[in-house]
Amino acid sequence: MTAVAPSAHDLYPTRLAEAGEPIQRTHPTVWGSADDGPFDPAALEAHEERGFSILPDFITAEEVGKYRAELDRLVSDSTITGDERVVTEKASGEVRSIFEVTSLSPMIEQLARDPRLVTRAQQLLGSQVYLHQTRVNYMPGFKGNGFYWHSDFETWHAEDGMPAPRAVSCSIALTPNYPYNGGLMVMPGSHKEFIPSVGATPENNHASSLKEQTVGVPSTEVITDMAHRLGIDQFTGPAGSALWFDSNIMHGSGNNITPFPRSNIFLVFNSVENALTDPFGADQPRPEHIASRSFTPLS
Ligand code: 6CS
Ligand code: FE
Repeated sequence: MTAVAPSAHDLYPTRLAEAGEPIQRTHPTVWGSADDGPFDPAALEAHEERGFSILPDFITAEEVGKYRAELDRLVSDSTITGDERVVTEKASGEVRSIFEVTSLSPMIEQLARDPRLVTRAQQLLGSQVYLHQTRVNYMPGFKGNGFYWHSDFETWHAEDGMPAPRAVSCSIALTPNYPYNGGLMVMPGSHKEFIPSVGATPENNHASSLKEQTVGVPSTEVITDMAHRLGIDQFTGPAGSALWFDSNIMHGSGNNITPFPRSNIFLVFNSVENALTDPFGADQPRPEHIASRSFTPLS
């Protein structure tokens, strides 16, 4: 497609013909208050400032065992080989992610509705919430591949039509996250700046972007400047920890050449007041299994 011209109604123009200046975020990160849920005032303030929160012991050791067995079951289920929900590694062909995993696993469907998750998502987003995207990620030892620096919201805005950064992701670790096995790196505070990307979205971009994202990522100059200003933190911790992070935070991961695999359950909650529209920077919206268009609130 031709590059998108910035539109007057679009607060977060991206996939542009030429580089644009970073845009200061006008929307809040935390929309609710301490009275609305389990995060206390200090936790909410920290989340607003840094753009992420780490909750150790978010699920029990017993649950970790149960979900790990479920991930093993899913990855060895031959009936879903070749299914569009299954994303494989470019080089090895191994399963990398399974999208819309709630449709394949009643156990994970139930987890997504668990009050421990829903009440926190509702509190952060200050409204009822629904599931925008769900998936499980497998990062095998030795040959796990990371993701280059990106903001999720940049893609969700451009390709899915998410109007504002009023979504939050919860990543639940099912294996230990060490500093050396491909753990997620985040730039604290980066969620307050929207970095417009350069270049039009190719047709069917999602066919490759979920293996390796090359479109919608910031320039190395921008990454350099942000990293020097904000620093880089890493999500480490035992299995059972949860990372809650804002949709617009700059994050990425390295490859995993250690023998220690890394897997997680990844659930994205969006505010029902931020339902998807037409994409802001692509000709066609991505399929439903990547970006849900059923906006029914979780109760
Ligand atoms: O496409 C998505 O929805 C997610 N995946 C990638 C590689 N980047 C944006 C977002 O995190
Ligand atoms: Fe991401």
